[in-house]
Amino acid sequence: QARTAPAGLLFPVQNQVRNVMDLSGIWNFQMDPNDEGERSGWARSLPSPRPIAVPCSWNELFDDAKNYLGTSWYLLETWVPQSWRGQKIFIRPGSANYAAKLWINGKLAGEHLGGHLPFAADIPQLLNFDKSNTIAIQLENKQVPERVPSGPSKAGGIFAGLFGQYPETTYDFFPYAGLHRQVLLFSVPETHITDVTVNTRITGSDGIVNVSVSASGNYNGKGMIRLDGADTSLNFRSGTAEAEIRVRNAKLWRPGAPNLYPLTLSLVDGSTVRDSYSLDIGIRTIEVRGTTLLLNGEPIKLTGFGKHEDFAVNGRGFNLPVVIRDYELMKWVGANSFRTSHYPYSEEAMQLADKLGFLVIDEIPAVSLNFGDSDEVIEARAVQCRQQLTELIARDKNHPSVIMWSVANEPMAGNPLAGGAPPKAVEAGSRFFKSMYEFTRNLDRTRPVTLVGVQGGPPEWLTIFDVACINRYYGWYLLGGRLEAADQALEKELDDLNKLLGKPIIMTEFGADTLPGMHSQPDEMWSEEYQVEILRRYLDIAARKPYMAGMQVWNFADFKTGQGIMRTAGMNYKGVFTRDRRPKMAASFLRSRWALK
Ligand code: BDP
Repeated sequence: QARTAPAGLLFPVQNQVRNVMDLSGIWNFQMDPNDEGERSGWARSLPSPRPIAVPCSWNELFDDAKNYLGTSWYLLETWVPQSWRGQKIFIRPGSANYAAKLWINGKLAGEHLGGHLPFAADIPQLLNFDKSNTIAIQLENKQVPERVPSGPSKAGGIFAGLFGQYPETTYDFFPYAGLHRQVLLFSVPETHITDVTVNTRITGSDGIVNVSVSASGNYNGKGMIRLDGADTSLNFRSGTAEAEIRVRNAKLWRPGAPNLYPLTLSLVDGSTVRDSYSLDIGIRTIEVRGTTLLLNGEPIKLTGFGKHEDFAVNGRGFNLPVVIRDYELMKWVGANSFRTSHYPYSEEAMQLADKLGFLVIDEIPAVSLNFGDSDEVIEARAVQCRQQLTELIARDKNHPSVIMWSVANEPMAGNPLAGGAPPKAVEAGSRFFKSMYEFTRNLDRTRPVTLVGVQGGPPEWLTIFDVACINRYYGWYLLGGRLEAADQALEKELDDLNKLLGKPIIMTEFGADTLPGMHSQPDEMWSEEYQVEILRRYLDIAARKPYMAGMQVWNFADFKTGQGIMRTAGMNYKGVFTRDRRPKMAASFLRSRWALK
């Protein structure tokens, strides 16, 4: 039967007692449109495989796989070092989108739902050490209503029913499928650290670092924390230990000064190190006071973008050079933040946000949930949301860069463009979000929780959360071409919302599709001038509203979508940069506002 180990959510590290082996490279691949592979033993060998890159989306690699979201198989033959024998060994796909099943030497070793968070299976008893091993991962990304993100359902939505995008999705990005991040094999000692939670506070000029650690097998024994050159001892009782450490004259973490402290934990037995784990931590606080967001007790306004993990040929596959280039360009523009729209990003992206000083709104893939659907479907999605929130917070809780959890993007009660929100759907959404809010707060009391609201969506949902994020398209989907009227409508709505909510509001999306090189005087929709103008007007309005805690442009770069009449050439052109990261006029404009001001 399936065994999926939660322990694998700690990012695997290589050190004197732990090992990591990256299985990136050429794997064998075969599509299985008739779902015959499992019966026919494809977990041991594929009848007619072709080579594929891991990590990568399959859709951009093979012509016959472009719109294919059904079952596919990935196989790899690999050796495991004999020196790992006697250790706990896990296999850990970082992102297998969406439903994955994993076999080791023909034996089922794990299963997972959810395409953007790691899972780990405990596999030593299935491995050979004297010959090679067959690793098989079966994967599909069928668009199913009960999943998160959901496939097209009864209630429809903007992108599914109305504009009929192909492949059919409820959301506005290409439903890339594949092993999108590295598959790691890693080993840890039999008795090992299974989890670490670091929380920080500030008193005067000192930082207080609270560390709680879990260890396997109800470990009772000694441990050690090394932080800022000092050792603190830990006493484990039934697998847990806690310590509070004061860092004098702490160098706080913030954008512009992303100070990190290396922290090393170990389980010790006399002078023997039984296990050891290291991570970088940042000392900072984040809180909401009235309509203000406070970082280290000081008001902070977010500047930046909604993004996507998207690039030519790779699709949604992990691409470290692009991740680093994007940070460079965001710095150049003067952005201090981004949202992981519309799913958790790679672990490397989060580590780099810590190192480079970006504030992150960290989002699960709950995009376009529709509460016009049946109670059963809504409950099935709630299960998926809770699982993804649990995994996300377990994975990302120690990143100083992460300042907020976003439980959903643009949930809807029926179709917002069709007008009217059926009260039953609004109530179903209110119940759902109250419970998601509580659920998230129970997992992490140190960060605000938010919801990203759709234009025309029920404002009562925003009242449930600590911070209100909103996406607005006055001047584009509404009042296109009429920027004066768009200004007035926006300004009025913002003031009304502020009266209703009395909490920080972040505009997490605003912008206009813009064809690079298309110019017009006077400005006209789709031109680079129009994009600059719309951004200028939104920024000017927000600057006059003290309750606006941030402005994130949609989108950082042009990105791939399905095909349809709403999306020119299967692309969303709201990027400030093109898909290959060339600046449109809007990039220099934003730079003049944010970096050079
Ligand atoms: C919002 C969505 C986003 C879309 C964007 C757009 O949150 O995913 O890409 O608007 O239409 O509906 O460009």
